[in-house]
Amino acid sequence: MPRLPLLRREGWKRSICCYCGVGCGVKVQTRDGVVSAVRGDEDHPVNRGKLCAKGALLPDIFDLEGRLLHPQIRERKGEEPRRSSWDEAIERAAGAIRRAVDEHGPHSVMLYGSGQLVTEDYYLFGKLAKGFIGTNNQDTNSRLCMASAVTAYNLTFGSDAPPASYSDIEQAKTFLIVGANMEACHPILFERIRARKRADKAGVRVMVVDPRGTRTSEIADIHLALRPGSDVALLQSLLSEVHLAGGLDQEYLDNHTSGWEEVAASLSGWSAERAVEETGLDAGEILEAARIIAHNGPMLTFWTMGANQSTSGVDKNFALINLSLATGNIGKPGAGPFSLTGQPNAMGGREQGGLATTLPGHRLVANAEHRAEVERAWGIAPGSISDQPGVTAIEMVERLERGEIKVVWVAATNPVASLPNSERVRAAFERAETVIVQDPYHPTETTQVADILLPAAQWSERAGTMTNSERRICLLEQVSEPPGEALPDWQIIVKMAEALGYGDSFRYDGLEDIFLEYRELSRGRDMDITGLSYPLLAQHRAGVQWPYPVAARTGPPEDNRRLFEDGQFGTADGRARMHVPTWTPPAESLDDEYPLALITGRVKDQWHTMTRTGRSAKLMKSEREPFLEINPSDAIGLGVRDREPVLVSSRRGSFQAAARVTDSIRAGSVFAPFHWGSLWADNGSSNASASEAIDPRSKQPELKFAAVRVEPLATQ
Ligand SMILES: Nc1nc2c(c(=O)[nH]1)N[C@H]1C(S)=C(S)[C@@H](COP(=O)(O)OP(=O)(O)OC[C@H]3O[C@@H](n4cnc5c(=O)[nH]c(N)nc54)[C@H](O)[C@@H]3O)O[C@H]1N2
Ligand SMILES: Nc1nc2c(c(=O)[nH]1)N[C@H]1C(S)=C(S)[C@@H](COP(=O)(O)OP(=O)(O)OC[C@H]3O[C@@H](n4cnc5c(=O)[nH]c(N)nc54)[C@H](O)[C@@H]3O)O[C@H]1N2
Ligand code: SF4
Ligand SMILES: [Mo]
Repeated sequence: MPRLPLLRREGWKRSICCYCGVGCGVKVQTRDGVVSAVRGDEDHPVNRGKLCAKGALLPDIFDLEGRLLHPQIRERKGEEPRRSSWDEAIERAAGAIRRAVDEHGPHSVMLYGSGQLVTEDYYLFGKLAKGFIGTNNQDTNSRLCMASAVTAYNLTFGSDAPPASYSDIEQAKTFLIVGANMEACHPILFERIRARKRADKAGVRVMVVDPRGTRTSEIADIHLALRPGSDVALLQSLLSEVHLAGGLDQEYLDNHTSGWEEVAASLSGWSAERAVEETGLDAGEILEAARIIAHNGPMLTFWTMGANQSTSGVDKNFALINLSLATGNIGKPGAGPFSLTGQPNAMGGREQGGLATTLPGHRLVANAEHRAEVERAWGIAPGSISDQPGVTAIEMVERLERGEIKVVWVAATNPVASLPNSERVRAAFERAETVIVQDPYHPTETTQVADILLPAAQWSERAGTMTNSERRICLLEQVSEPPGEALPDWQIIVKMAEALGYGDSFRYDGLEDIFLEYRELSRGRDMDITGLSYPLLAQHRAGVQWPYPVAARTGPPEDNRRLFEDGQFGTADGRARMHVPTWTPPAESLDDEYPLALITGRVKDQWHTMTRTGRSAKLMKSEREPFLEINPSDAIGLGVRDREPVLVSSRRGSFQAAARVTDSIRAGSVFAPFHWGSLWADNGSSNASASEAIDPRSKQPELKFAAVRVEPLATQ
């Protein structure tokens, strides 16, 4: 602690970056109550002082231009909203919810949140929906993000528990990175992998599975540029070849898993040769990757959206987890199947029941005992929590269209820009009786269709806890003042609860009170945090990983812990339950009219729908406009030339982008970032074309595959 006095004198306060799930520690300086400088925190174990440009340029997002400073009400759809008082806006919003519940029942209301809320907000949002309004229609943008991983972890481990820690990077010999562009999307973690590779060039092997070449695949010994959507075929054939190469850990399989016989049987048809047809890869590359997995030493597997955002997302996750289990790469140093979270608090939302199918403390809506436990904690009558799973993000659009959802309340997400088939989404929101949106900014594509706009405080202007990808819970202090009349999300939710008549159950002295309430709901669960407290988190700025039960509170919190080291899982028999992954191609097929596969994703210097990063001139400099990566062999046939504009059309909608003719993307596929929504691009967003087909189990949409046609646009 020798640094503390110095920090205070300089006015530096500690926080966590509000962008990606890496969870870098930052030091923040303010001037006149506004963030003026941000630096990496040298004492934080995640980043040791490093930051990517998005984190370092956080001061750029505090310009008041574009901030929503006061509540607003739009009296009639399509008109400009007018300023209102908090009381009027909340009364109007609560009145709409009350009316919908009275006239159409509780399921005519939907709350849609985000992995960018702090856990305290998330918990209250769920408590209000599930416990008091009486509907499980509370979902989150994590449905577009983590849902496939949550489903597969739950079904395999009996709990939603990513087993490894970041420190395993420094102990791993083998890295398998699937559908993740970590250099752009988890930059500081990627730096740790790169450093590991540099430190042991001969020993460390990196494999990247991605239809595109990226800066991530540049460090790979093997880049498996498979056909989009074909991961299950690749992973099944890899496991089959690993088996043949003698790479199985039979002892682990015998002692700690169930279902291996069925999985082994499912491999019989799969080989490197067999996968060539589905994946478009060379058999030799697959064999080489299998040899590395079998013999090179501890393997960490990282994956994100290339695996999850798929109609076979859960199967891809099963196949990834099976590969780790079958090779004994779990619960030991340098090993583990590690699904990275995207948003800063996606993990906190998972812990506290942010999905339409979950309840606080990793509980499930479908489980009667779980519902009863939560009802007791909330002091509500047995049977108050509905046994019906709620409506998920994509399903919400259909329910709005059919007029079944009358009121939708959105917080910390921008669905009109981030959901696929965005023109349909906009029309669906316009059909709702009442759209309530809680955001620091206006306009966003979603506040444009809001009837009631509630100004939210953001990041440094509010406090709360967040959990990063490695289950590390950190306390963020408020370091600056919210502008205008903006309020922290939890206070807005409490106001609404009071106006709905539930004030008695939402009486909190402050954030810590909320924390203490949900902490109690973790008692005895896999993510038990009964040993944690605000003072403890304030003392351990670097955060504490869960689980942290009260019994663990004997000394300083142990760091870099790994789950399942004893080979015991949360399933009924204590064994990891292996599931057979089924290979199915993407939902939409290519044909003469729509012959190319559109992949959508991210660039390093933008964050999602650009409400914040779009305000930084420096960040905007690296990519100024929407683009489309296309392979030269496709470009030539279509008459598409580098840097010239193209029109991309799917069966749903179209957008324009500047062509980027490059070998780095495989022929037959094209890639566009989804950041530029209708407020940022004059000629449509890639989400106008993206597909809303969903995985039947996780309900996660296939944002990584849409059949499209590309045409050059005439230029003078
Ligand atoms: N700079 C930046 N960083 C971010 C974010 C951001 O907006 N900007 N968002 C955060 C969030 S919420 C998330 S979820 C993460 C997402 O992080 P990532 O998942 O790494 O990002 P994406 O660009 O969506 O997709 C990753 C890769 O998947 C590949 N891919 C597409 N289809 C397939 C397939 O069928 N199989 C395989 N194996 N790969 C495929 C794409 O080519 C792409 O390179 O990033 C987080 N970090
Ligand atoms: N085509 C395509 N679409 C995608 C994806 C893809 O790969 N391809 N990825 C999907 C994924 S993984 C994700 S996670 C989503 C992300 O999609 P969104 O969540 O819609 O994207 P953001 O731009 O992060 O939206 C966050 C909103 O919350 C506001 N906000 C920021 N801080 C706060 C706060 O403290 N309180 C409140 N109330 N509001 C706040 C911001 O201003 C912004 O309007 O996009 C999904 N959509
Ligand atoms: S890596 Fe992620 S958490 Fe770290 S500074 Fe960059 S955006 Fe922020
Ligand atoms: Mo995400």
